[in-house]
Amino acid sequence: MAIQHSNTSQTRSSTARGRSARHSNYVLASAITMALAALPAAAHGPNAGGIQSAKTADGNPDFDIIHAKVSRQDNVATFHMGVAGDVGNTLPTPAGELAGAPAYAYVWPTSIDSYEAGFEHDAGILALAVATHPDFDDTPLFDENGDKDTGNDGGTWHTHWVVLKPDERCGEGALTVVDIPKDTTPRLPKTWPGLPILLDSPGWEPVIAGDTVEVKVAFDNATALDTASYDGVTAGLMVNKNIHAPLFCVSNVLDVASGDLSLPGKITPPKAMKSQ
Ligand SMILES: [Ca+2]
Ligand SMILES: [Ca+2]
Ligand SMILES: [Ca+2]
Repeated sequence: MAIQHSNTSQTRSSTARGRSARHSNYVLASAITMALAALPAAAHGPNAGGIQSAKTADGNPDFDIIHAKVSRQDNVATFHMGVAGDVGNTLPTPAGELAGAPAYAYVWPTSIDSYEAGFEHDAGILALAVATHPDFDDTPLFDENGDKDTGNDGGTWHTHWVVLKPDERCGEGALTVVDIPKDTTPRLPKTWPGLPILLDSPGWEPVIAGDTVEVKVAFDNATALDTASYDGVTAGLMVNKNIHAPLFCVSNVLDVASGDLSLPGKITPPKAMKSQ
């Protein structure tokens, strides 16, 4: 009896294990199915909305935009970009000096009034940029590479506000970071790094994770974002070889999320508060 009981028990146990295993398999399969269904969004979160961009056959995948999005929660906007390759994986070759120094940047041009980032009203196209340029440091208040020197971080990806305008001297249809004419004192952000261009080094830290980059930016007047639109751009920039105006041209547009810089993205408003 004991053996029979034991066998029965074992059989029951085996059956239970079989059911359990089948259940586990079912749960696992369901989870995989759900994960696969969510994959395109999860791979380039935060998910819904934003501008979707086609993967291009040629060009550097590290600058091939797949998705760009700007959303807002309270007074913080999250700037997100996903690429086909790896964000930050391709670095410029140093020029060895400021003249002709190259930069690469992941850029979100916006329709936000430049005033909201500390510049004059309507000074040009206000754009957030995550950039690197190994030949010079323009973040005098920050030590992005963590070596206790605030003057040597140009080669570490960091964040700027830039104000852009078309300037034919940079090339046909090309943009430049707007120059500050000599003997003028326009309104500037308090973290302006001292270069004679409409550039800010606000210290918002880019979070780079494989194929995505995100920057969280706090605003004084976040409601100004809710009527704003945006685009996503990857680009090479170059300091003027004679270090004269235009000082910092957008020399090489690598990809534009919308394809035509029409700023079709609308900044996602905050999620509704849950009612108590
Ligand atoms: Ca693309
Ligand atoms: Ca620095
Ligand atoms: Ca440093």
